[in-house]
Amino acid sequence: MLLQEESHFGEISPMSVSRPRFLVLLFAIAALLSASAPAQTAAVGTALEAVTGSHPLPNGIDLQAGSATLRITALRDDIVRVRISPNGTLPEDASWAVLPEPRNKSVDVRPIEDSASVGFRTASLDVRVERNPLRLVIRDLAGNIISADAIGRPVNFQLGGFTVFKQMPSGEHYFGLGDKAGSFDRRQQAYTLWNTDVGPQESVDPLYKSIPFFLGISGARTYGIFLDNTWRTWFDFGKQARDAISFGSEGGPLDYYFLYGPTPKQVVESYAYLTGTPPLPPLWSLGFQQSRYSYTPESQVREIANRLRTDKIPSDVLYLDIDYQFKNRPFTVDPKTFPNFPALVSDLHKQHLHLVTITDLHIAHAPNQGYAPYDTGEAGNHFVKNPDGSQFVGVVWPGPAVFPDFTRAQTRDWWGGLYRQFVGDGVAGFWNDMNEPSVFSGPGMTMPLNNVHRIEEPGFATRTATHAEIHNIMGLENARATYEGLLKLRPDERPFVLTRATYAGGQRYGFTWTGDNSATWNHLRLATQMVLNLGVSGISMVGADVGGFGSSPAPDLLTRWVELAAFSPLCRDHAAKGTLPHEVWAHGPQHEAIRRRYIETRYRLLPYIYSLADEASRTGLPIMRPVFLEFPEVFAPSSGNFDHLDTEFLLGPSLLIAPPPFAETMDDYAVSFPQGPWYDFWTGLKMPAPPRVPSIAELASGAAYPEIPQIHPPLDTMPVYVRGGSILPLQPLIQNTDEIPNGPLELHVYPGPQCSGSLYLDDGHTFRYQHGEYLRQTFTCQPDANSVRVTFSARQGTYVPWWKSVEVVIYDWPSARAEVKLSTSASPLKTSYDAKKHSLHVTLPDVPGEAEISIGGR
Ligand code: MIG
Repeated sequence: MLLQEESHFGEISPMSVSRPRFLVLLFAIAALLSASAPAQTAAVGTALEAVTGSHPLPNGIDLQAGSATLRITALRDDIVRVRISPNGTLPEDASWAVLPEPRNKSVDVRPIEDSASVGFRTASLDVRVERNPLRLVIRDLAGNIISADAIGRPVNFQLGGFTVFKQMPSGEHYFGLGDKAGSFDRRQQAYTLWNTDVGPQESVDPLYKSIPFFLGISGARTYGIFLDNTWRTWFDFGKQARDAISFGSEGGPLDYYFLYGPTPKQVVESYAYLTGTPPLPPLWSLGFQQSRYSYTPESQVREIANRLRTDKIPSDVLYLDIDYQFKNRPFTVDPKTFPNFPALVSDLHKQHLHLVTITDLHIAHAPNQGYAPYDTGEAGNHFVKNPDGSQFVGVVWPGPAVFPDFTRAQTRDWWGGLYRQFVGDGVAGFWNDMNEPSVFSGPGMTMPLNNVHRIEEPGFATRTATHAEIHNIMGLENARATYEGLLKLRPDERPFVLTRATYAGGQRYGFTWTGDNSATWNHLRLATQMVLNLGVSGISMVGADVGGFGSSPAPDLLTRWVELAAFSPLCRDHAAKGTLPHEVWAHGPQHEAIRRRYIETRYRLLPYIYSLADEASRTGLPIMRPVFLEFPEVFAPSSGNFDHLDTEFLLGPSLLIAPPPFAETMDDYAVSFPQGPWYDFWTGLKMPAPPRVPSIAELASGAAYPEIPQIHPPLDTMPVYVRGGSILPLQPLIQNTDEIPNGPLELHVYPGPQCSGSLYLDDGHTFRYQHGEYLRQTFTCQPDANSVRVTFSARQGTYVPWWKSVEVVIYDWPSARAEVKLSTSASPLKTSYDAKKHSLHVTLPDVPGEAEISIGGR
């Protein structure tokens, strides 16, 4: 109580005078009790008041604070791990999220010690623990504080859990934490991480995923904190106390990683270094996907497939939701509605449509009925147990159901094998739903917290664990079991797995979506901020249900949604049972034509999007990016107010998508442009530089607020801009990713500073790229007053591309007049000029080696 009171008044409160004595008392009681209490639990609160001992380590430091132990180590110069235990023993050093390799990395540090503090320095950080009161303060080597424990709010342990408090500087912004709804910037908000099946989302919390990682960004510096704790955790960014961030858990280890940038990209990459990058997805999964709860019977699936093809909606994927199953039992097919399933799959293949089927994580409790998933699971002892050791049975779609214990390696292995038949039938990918886990009959829509899991896993002690500990990783380990199972069954095909629930590190197993949204304008807006925050939380391969899952979208809403989702990593139209049709043709030919054009644009952009997927798989940088990821200066005090950070976004480094922030209203709006120049993607024309918005300081000293141009794009226009200095690879339109594009590879050159681009390509579905069968090439351009030079690096990899020629398109070219030279050939090159777009087109033979074209005579 006293502590809470104090937080409202801050450090200068008279209440705080009585605090130390109160805590000393608590501390003494806790110390007494902890002598007899089992490891990791402090019966009464323990607070870390003062350093009572320390011992340098080659890579960090060990500290004592009364009965508590701290270990602070450097994995890299910019990554520090903090582990704290209320007693003398650090908890088990194991993780579901952090990969073994980075976890075992360390760098040597230089110890520092003086009368006030003790700690160490790495090549980029100064890490000190102030002795009394005990406070961890991390600075850069110039002495700027990056992150510090809050003054007067020591780390405390109580009721088996803990809370950590950090100072919250006034100019800092917070992002991450996965799929949280509500506001984009987490500042002044508080969240709970507990995987929960709940929709519609609006400002509901918690949701399906738990990613206990956030970025703290101020103008010049960014850091990240990852709390590696699978229990129910919480994060508060100045909601309870106006000047403190806090995070904590109701159980499990206090084990967190501090990641220093200084740029947000570096923090996101470091987080991926710890928890993994997404695998390179199959190219078809980046195509347009059509789903519904549920297409049934078989004839309806064929109708949808035919309509996609006859209406020329480029598309690659169709989904079967739960109703294709027999009595909703996972791994079955209803013989009445899908009498010849393998033939359906193969017919869809002939139409170049990949089939994805849902397999929820539960198994129907149907003993001795010839339902192999139950019988083999029971025989293998694979299901989660009640505290008394009996099998836990909960009600979900099949009625009574049991739940595989995915924390056992053998259970995951068994689960993976369940896909054998579907894989044999040619099903291309799988969808793991309900894996929070959602249990209709259970408390809080899940299973009882004292249910028993068995951890049998390399790197972990073999032990039982309560559901309270495992809950948040059920989805992660379910998706992992599916992913790894598919790899075994089809070793040379990249698995496609779509999961609803996950935990930190979930990116390693592929895709996720944002769950049950609704057909409202607000949910369209929400989709952007959710995907962006998931992106900086490591999850690149994600999208929101296009059109909204629940209820039926108005025609304009679905059109706007398709326009936006065309630029999101996962582009899947999906709808709930009982809603009106929401396929792209649902509202007549005019709407369909607009929607088609955006899906076509996505297919034209696939070389760029696929190159971004490759980048994500190597670096962890998301495909769909918040503006601040590329332009952190939007948070600098000098940049004025940068609006629409929650609705504008970047597709990769080059495309800025600027939807109407409130498209359902009649208002005009101003696009916020980061540092340009920018080009209009649709017209090709260079945008006039926007007037500079004065900084707060300038406004304070009387600078006038400029007139900012406003736009009001018609329904058929989603404003998209290209960053000057980009080279975008595009391809001729195809109707599906099996189709070989007919024509040249296009390189669209938008002159500007640091002009460059890159291209990645391979066969799109196997792992041969890991053995050299890929193509990677980078490009640069150097514009000057009357010429542009475009360079091609020598290609890496042995993959032979589909094109025979390359069309280079130079924007901002004033006239048809041009002298073009290719360094590798003397023969003249064909050019043409598009007077409307101010673009010069030059077609060259394919350019596999190093080469340069110079275009002069402007
Ligand atoms: O309780 O499988 O989020 O995408 O269509 C509903 C039926 C279960 C929830 C998923 C949704 C899916 C639906 N599922």
